[in-house]
Amino acid sequence: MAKNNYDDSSIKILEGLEAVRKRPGMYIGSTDSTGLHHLVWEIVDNSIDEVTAGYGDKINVTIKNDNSIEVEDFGRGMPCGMHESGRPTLDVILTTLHSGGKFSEDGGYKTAGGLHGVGSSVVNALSQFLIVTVKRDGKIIRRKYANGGHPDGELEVIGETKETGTTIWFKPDPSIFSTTLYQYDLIKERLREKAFLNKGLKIHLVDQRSNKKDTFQFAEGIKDYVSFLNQGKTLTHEICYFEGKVNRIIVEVAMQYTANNYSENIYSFVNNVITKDGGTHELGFKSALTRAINDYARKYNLLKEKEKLEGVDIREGLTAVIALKIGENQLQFVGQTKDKLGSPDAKPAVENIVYEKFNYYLEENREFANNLIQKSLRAYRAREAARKARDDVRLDKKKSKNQLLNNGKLTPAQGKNKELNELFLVEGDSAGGSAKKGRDSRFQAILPLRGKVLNTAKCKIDEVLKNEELNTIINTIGADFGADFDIKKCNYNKIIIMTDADVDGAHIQILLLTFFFNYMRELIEKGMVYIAMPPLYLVKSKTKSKEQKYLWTDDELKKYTGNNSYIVQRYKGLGEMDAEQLWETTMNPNNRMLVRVGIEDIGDSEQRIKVLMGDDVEPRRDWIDKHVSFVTEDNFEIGSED
Ligand code: 28G
Repeated sequence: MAKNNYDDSSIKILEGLEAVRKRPGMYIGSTDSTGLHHLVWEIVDNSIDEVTAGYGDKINVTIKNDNSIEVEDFGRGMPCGMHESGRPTLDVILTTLHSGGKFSEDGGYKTAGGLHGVGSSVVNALSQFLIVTVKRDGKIIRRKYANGGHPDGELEVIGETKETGTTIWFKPDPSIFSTTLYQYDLIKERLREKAFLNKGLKIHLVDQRSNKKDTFQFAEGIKDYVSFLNQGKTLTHEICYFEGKVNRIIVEVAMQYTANNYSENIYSFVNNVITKDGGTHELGFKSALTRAINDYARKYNLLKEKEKLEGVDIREGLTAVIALKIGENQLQFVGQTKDKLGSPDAKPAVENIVYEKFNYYLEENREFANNLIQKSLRAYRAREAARKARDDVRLDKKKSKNQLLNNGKLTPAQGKNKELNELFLVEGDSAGGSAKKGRDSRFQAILPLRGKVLNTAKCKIDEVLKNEELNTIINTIGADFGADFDIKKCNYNKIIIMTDADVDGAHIQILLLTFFFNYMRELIEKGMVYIAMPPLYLVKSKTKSKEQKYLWTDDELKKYTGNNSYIVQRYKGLGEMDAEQLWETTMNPNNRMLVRVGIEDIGDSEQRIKVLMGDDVEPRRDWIDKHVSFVTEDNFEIGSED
């Protein structure tokens, strides 16, 4: 009788696991690299839950040679007795969907787990094999599963021990995943994040394929996280750390301002999982900060009567980590994913704690408070100045068209067809002169650039607008800039940067691309920005005086000249070509070589553009090589592999 029940339930269980194998996306999001890594997050989260419950303080993660994964914790060990269903409890945990339940049994918080909060049974269902080893009650007990969670052999006692804990070793099923290659850096970053979020937790990662190793343990938790995020930045004060519990919600906040830096970096987490789109907890944080600073500034007469500091001004240069623990019954997200917290209780919880404690901090650190308010006031005034500068640009727009012509900078195209017209941004007046003479005036316009282009990665918008060179470019293109950029108003179909093929030229290219990237990004996204490629060589035959050829690369030169003797002229700059030559080689659509600038991954590039747009040309060049894809007019890829 009992046996029969057992069989019935095992059939049901296998049906459950089969459902996971049929539609893995429903349980782990996808079957690509993200889904593959999701299996690791699931198992690691279970170990973290055990540590959070107070059992064990260390987790070992090993990537094995065959891309299988082993996770070991030193908790109580999964229960190994018989379940009331008549089957081993291990089987219940590892083969029944959602067997774990959403709460930990002591009423504490179970981490929200991965994408869908599924557990080790899902990992088992999607694995070629999974072997669980439990140390408990003096014994070492092992249970094997194969081919998607089918028990393989019997539950065995394989030794004795005084330790306790659970080890899970699994290998993802290659028939399920489009890739089974584990990425060390991805796992490393995720485990580091978990270590930051769980103060004291020690995580040891080993990659047997490469012998890479990392150990993460942070005694100060999210305070250490903020230090890590602010590495290399100029610090002006110690990290502020606030914690508290309001209405059953546990709140932790660490924050620190940095100097010479205008960006705002706020990272928020709920139950150890990042909420990348923020939500109610972030709103509570921001509102507390704004209120505390304004109250303080008002109290000490640091503001004019009508002045009020706004959140964006107060948060310039701020790095903050907000971490909440919320029980299942109060947990709510906005939309389908868990990227944005919706729990209404989270806002007042964070707001109360941060307001009260930050107020106190400001009173205790008056110098810091005054500096912060002065800094915020500067930000506020810069924003006002930018708004004014913007308005001026707008008022000037009509005037500026004439001005452009009058100040003689722009040589416009005669035709008015925006779909055909090309704008050449030319390095230097002399090359500009040749370009003016050599161009096809029907559709080509020339704008010579004098002097250095401003590095827009390092200054604020009002400085950008004060810069004459960039102002002229904005007016010439005629489509406004920044949030107001309107590609429909763009006067040109192609914007072509034409510089010497030397380091200074590369520098100018990069500064212009940085400007377009930051203020007219759509031009780059739509593939309307190009770099002109003047030839590097002119080769003339020694015998036939009429025979000559322009060449662009060293390879071409080798092939063309072979062993014969030629006169080779190497062009160092545009200035060495006369108007005729410049047209023939670099501007004539029938002969020229243009390279189209595209951005592969805008989100990532933005970060990098900020990081790398320092003073050195070389790293910038490397960055451009790596992240900007160069495609010629005919979409023939010539640059960057990556
Ligand atoms: C190594 C990789 C992943 C785990 C435990 C420990 C217990 C447990 C896990 O219980 C829930 C409990 C009994 C039904 C709990 C042990 C209480 C007492 C545990 C892990 C619900 C399962 N003794 N460690 N599960 N049961 N580590 N690491 O999975 O009542 S899972």
